[in-house]
Amino acid sequence: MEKLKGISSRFQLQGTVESIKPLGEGFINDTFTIRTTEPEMPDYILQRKNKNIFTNVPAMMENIRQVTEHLKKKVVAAGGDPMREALTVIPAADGKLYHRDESGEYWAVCLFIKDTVDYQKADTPELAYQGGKGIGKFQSMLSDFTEPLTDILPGFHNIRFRFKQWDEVLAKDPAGRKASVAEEIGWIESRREEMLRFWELVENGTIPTRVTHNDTKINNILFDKQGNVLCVIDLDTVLSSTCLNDYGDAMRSYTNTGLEDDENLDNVSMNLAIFRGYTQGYLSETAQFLNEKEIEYLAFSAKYITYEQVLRFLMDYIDGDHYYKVKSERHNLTRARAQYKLLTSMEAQYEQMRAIVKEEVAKQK
Ligand code: ADP
Ligand code: GN1
Ligand code: MG
Repeated sequence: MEKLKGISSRFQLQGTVESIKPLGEGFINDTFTIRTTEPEMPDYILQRKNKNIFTNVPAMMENIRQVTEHLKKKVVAAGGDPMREALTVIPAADGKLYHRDESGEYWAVCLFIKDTVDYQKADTPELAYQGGKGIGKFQSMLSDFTEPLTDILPGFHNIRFRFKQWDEVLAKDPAGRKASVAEEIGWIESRREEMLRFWELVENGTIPTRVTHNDTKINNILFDKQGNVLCVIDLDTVLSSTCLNDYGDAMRSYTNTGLEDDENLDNVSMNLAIFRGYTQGYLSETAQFLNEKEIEYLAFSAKYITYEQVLRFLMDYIDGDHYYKVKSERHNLTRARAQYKLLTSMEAQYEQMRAIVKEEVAKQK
């Protein structure tokens, strides 16, 4: 607490810091809430950014600053509240957007948005609809953002890059775990060509690159108490990427009837009603600007990102758990198996997913 108080004193906070408490279950960063004593003063979110993953925190924070400033202008133009409908980065005393402590760790602060609700799961199609609308609106507000962002996570949702990492980890087998997951490795290899064929459409520009969020789990959206989307948060991964990656990642998270790391695979499947709800909300904001190929590949993108996530969890397991925080030795393997179960459920329902996208697109015309 004393150390955290010392760190918070490096930022331009208003009010007296009363408490600093850990928050959330992120796999990458450490997040804390800073409460201030005076009720009229704001509270804050303090985060230690994972410098092994985000190797250029200053550039990441500069990306976030540019994007949030753009979003705020859009919110103001629409008559909304820029302090609640977009994140506000709080600079350090020296004006930088981060503080680097004596041990070389990077810290950043943003305004805590009060009176919000967040969800770990999308339990109803109505909630999924709101989430889809939220990400759709986020993409739409950024569709005229033209400043180049620094690519702080090269190859993040690029499956060709992921295969390169995968091949290297498998060749090294650093934790001696490869032989025990031969079946799981087969899941990845048997779909390699299918995934690369899709990625070629991004490489040849048929599917365009836009400014997108890249981590669209439902807990990265704050809702108001009436159930409407208020603000998209967790902007570390805002990058030039494809809209499909946002849509696909949301479908991976929203439609899962089980947990991302469910031990009981019977719990895990894809819920088509949730898929429809999110798709409807998403298209209500994006049907106007997405091109035909993006629309054609929406359903595929759910499989693509779920597949990528199986690969990333399994690769981290084989690598000896260096990327994701784990709660046990087999945690990454459990995650990979649960995500694979979800992938097979999507594959089994793929024709229905495609039909739903078609129906919902037709409704927008
Ligand atoms: P992580 O990288 O660990 O996922 P997030 O930025 O998503 O970190 O924050 C974790 C949780 O903290 C969110 O799911 C949300 O509940 C809460 N949170 C984050 N930022 C804010 C904010 N600005 N205002 C209110 N709550 C927030
Ligand atoms: C990580 O930090 P968090 O939990 O929002 C990861 C995502 C994965 C996700 C899996 C920078 O997100 O890409 O999809 O875990 N973020 C990064 O739940 O790798
Ligand atoms: Mg998050």
